[in-house]
Amino acid sequence: MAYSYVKYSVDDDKIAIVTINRPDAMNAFNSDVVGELQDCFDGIRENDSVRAVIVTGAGEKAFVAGADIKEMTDLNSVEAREFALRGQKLTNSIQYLGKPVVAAVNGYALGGGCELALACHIRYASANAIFGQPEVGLGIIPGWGGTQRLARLVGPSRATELIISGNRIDAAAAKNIGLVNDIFGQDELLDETKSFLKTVLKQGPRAVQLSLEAINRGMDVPLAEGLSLEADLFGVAFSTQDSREGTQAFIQKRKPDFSGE
Ligand code: DAK
Repeated sequence: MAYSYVKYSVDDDKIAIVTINRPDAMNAFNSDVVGELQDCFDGIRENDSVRAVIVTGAGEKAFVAGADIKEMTDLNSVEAREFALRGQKLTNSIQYLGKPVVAAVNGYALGGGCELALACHIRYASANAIFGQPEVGLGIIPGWGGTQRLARLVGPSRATELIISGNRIDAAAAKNIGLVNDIFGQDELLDETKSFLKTVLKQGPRAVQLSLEAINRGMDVPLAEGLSLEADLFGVAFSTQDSREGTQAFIQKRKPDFSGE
């Protein structure tokens, strides 16, 4: 996969690193970046040699500084709706990928950049990271899930505070409200993120996948329905080869050798 604005690599641990690479524009999303990211995630979904994904930005200043404001000003209403739908398709592809996706937020995560991070399952940040939804200052509102995913993650009150003020918050404040899980030095961010994912990859692959499905689908439905979904997926987990291997390995006092079946 060779792209103009996305760098893509897979390491020996089957962890893909997707880097938005447009540093002269703070990695802002133009339509080419969105198209390349969509293609990249479509490929990852089908690629069994990728088991987890890290999303980050090129350079040390920006994760993604939002949609490309210069490109955006030329959109008419029909094109704007189309752009919103493309962004929502991309963020849904990430959230429902079926493999763990961690955002390594290495600088500004504003507007669509914050929304990209919100679509990932976990967010780690460098100490210089800055988060915000500045759309109202441009006379628009978040359109890639910001009003929905931010409110679900940090609660409607904190989300409203951020969205209607356009205020930016630093990594420490973002951690304080649960927007990021942890903060690392810029130099350690990728290694720490990989180290977390290596722990995840030692677990039963089907169980990790079913956990993601239970959490992600469960967040969209009332509690009773979510609990019913959990029971169903708990049943599915017991039909897997991984569950037999995991329990047998415990009894036999050895490390499990999961097949992912
Ligand atoms: N778009 C285009 N260019 C950008 C950009 C952006 N979002 N952010 C930065 N750049 C460019 C700057 O114009 C500058 O380019 P040159 O002037 O050198 O050509 C270069 O990147 C370096 O930026 P600065 O000189 O401004 O660097 P500073 O360190 O001084 O400031 C900054 C960094 C990130 C604080 C600042 O650049 C900034 O405030 N950027 C804009 C942040 C922002 O407001 N982003 C947009 C949020 S709104 C939609 C759905 C969703 C969305 C849109 C539509 N549909 C429904 C249609 C999403 C909207 C958003 O994301």
